[in-house]
Amino acid sequence: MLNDTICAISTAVKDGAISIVRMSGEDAFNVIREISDIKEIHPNTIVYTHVKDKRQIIDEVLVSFFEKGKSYTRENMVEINCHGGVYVTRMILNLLLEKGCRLAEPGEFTRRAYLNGRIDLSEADSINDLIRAESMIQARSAIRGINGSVERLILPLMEEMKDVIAMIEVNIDYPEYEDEREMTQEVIRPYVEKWVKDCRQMIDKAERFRVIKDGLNTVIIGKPNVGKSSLLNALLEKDKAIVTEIAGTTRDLVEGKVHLKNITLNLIDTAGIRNTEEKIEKIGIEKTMEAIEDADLIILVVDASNIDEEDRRLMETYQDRNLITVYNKSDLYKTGDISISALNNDIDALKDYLNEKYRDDISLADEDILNNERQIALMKQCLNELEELMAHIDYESTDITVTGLDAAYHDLCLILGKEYQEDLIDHMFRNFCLGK
Ligand SMILES: Nc1nc2c(ncn2[C@@H]2O[C@H](COP(=O)(O)OP(=O)(O)OP(=O)(O)O)[C@@H](O)[C@H]2O)c(=O)[nH]1
Ligand SMILES: [Mg+2]
Repeated sequence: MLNDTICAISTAVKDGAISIVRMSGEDAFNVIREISDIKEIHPNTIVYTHVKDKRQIIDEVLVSFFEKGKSYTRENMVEINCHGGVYVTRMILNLLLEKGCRLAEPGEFTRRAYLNGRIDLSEADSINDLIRAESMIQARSAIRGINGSVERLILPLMEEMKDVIAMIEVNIDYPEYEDEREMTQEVIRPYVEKWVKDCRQMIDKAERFRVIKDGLNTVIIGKPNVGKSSLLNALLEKDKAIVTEIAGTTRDLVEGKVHLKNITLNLIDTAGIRNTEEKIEKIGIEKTMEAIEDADLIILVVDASNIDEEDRRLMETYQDRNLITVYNKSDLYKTGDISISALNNDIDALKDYLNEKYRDDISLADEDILNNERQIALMKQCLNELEELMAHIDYESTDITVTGLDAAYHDLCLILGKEYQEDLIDHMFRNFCLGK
C-alpha cells in the first residue's frame, strides 16, 4: 500500500546525542501538527518545537520538512531530530503510530523512492551497499552506484539493442514500409557479436572487482607447526586460533576477516597437512582440502629454518592455483621472497606483497561497474541469451532472433528495474513515425 503514511526510527536505537524519527506519506504534515506546536508548514525548512502527548512535553526537537516531489521518497516527509535516549525516541515513534502512521518495513523508505521513480533499482542496491560498507573500497563503489554508475554503464548497450529490436519489429510489422533499412541476419550478426563482447567484459570486470570488494577467500595451509595459526593471529591482530608447539594443534577451520590497504582477506586457518592415523586430525585435514577447493588465494606457510620434501610437494601441487609461499620464522632463518616472523608480528613483507599484487584492481572502484550479485546474475543471463542467439543466428528467421534479443534486453531492464514493455514501446514511437 503506497498511500499510507509510514514511520520509523532511522538512527541506531541506542544511547546517543540525537536520534532521527522519520515519516513519509500523505499524512506526515498533519501528524506533526497534531503532536507539536507547529501550525504552518513551510517545506524545506527546519523548525524548533516540542513534541507533546496531549499537553505533556515529551522532547525538545528540530523538525525538517521535505515537500512531495523533492524528498527522498518523493512523498511529503518529516524528520524529527530528537534527543538520543532510547526511551524518548521510542515514545515519539509510539506517538506517531497512535496518530495512524504505520511502522515502516525494512527498506521501505527506499522502496518508495524506487516506486516513485526517484532512484532505479541499481541505485537502491547501492544505498544498501553503502550502509553495509566495511571498507573504503566498498564505500567508494557504493557511492558511485548511488550516483547512477550502473545506468551509465549499461545504457549505451541498451540503446543499441533497442534500436536494432525496433528496426526488426518495423521490418516484420510493416513490410511495405520501404524507407526502413532491411534487417537481415547479416546486418544483425555483427551487432550481436559486439554485445556478447560487451557483456563478457562487464561480467569479467565485475567479478574481479567483487573479489576486491567482498574479500578474497584465502586459505592458510602448510605442514603442522610451521606457524599457520600464528600468522592468522598476526593478521587479525588478536589471538583467535590456539597456538602451541605441538604438531597438529589446529583441527577445525578457524575464520577471520582482515582489511588490508588494497584488499580484504576472508581468512581460513586450517589443520596442518600430514599423513596421520589420528581420527580427529584426519577429519581436520579433509576439511583443509575442501577449503582449498573453494579458495581464491592459497597462502602456503613453510618454516624457513626447516624446509623439506613435503613443503616442496605442497608448492608443486598448488602451483597452478593462485598460490603464494610465505617463509615463516625469519627470526630463526631468513630466506625466500616473502620472509616473515608470525611469532613477532613481523608480517609486513606479506602485507606489502598483497597490497602490491592487488594495487591495479583497486582502480576498478573508480570505474562504472556492476555492483552486486543480482546485477551480475542478470548480466550473465543476458549474455546466455545472446550466445544462444549467436549459435543459431544463421539458420533462424528474424522472428526468432527478435524474440531472443527481447529476452536479452529484458534482463538489462531488470538490472535497472525499469518497465520493459513501456520502455521499448516508448522508443519505437519516438524513433519511427508510423502513424503517417
Ligand atoms: N621462532 C618462531 N616460532 C614461531 C613463529 N611462528 C610460529 N612459531 C611457533 O611455532 C609453533 C607452531 O605454531 P602454530 O601457529 O601453532 O603452527 P600451526 O602451523 O598452526 O600448527 P598446526 O596447527 O599444528 O598445524 C608455536 O610454538 C609457535 O610459537 C616464528 O615466526 N618464529
Ligand atoms: Mg594451527
